[in-house]
Amino acid sequence: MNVNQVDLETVCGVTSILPVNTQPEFAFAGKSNVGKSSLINSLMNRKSFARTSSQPGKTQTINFYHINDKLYFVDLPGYGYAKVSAELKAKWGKMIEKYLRTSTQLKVIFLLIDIRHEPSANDKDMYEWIVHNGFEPVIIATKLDKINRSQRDKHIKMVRTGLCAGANTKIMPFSSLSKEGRDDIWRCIEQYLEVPETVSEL
Ligand SMILES: Nc1nc2c(ncn2[C@@H]2O[C@H](COP(=O)(O)OP(=O)(O)OP(=O)(O)O)[C@@H](O)[C@H]2O)c(=O)[nH]1
Ligand SMILES: [Mg+2]
Repeated sequence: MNVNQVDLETVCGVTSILPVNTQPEFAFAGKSNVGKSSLINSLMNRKSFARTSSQPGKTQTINFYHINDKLYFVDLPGYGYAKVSAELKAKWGKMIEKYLRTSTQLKVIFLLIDIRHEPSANDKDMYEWIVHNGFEPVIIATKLDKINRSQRDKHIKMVRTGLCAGANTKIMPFSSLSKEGRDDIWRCIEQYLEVPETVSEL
């Protein structure tokens, strides 16, 4: 998709009321620093529209990016960020869960996992939550540029095994540096935008 319009339409903190959108939403979940905001920038073809940082805990609100007046990317705060109070962490967790549970437009929850590391207990919990709540999980293995090409298959297998994901679970490798994998992720998103053909009356 050619992205020609991007608006940060809604920003939700822990006390905000979540928006009721009427167009498809695609959410990006994963631990802090895994590359959610960087991926969103790559998909939007913007360098730093979504704010990123080498320090974990950059995104602290749920940010709704309206793309081409057609769909939304939902940038979520990361989990597992140690430097905020347990109370705030719990509030974020509740806010994220409330959004994921109540959105009527959410088509896919992309779960981002750093391709270099074994999924954590939090990653596994998130994966299970996604499946348990009736979503088809799509994994994005980030920071692909950080491993050798010869190590790719091994690391993708490690991610799959670590999440106890079945062979049918899609795992898409991606690098926000080289943009490798970007087109595959867009294709995946576009599949969920396609309107089913109406059966013509005979
Ligand atoms: N080498 C490399 N670095 C990346 C990649 N994606 C993200 N980064 C870096 O990782 C750091 C974190 O990226 P963010 O996009 O801010 O991560 P996030 O998941 O949004 O983090 P929170 O908002 O804290 O939850 C930044 O320094 C990025 O430049 C990638 O594919 N390759
Ligand atoms: Mg972020």
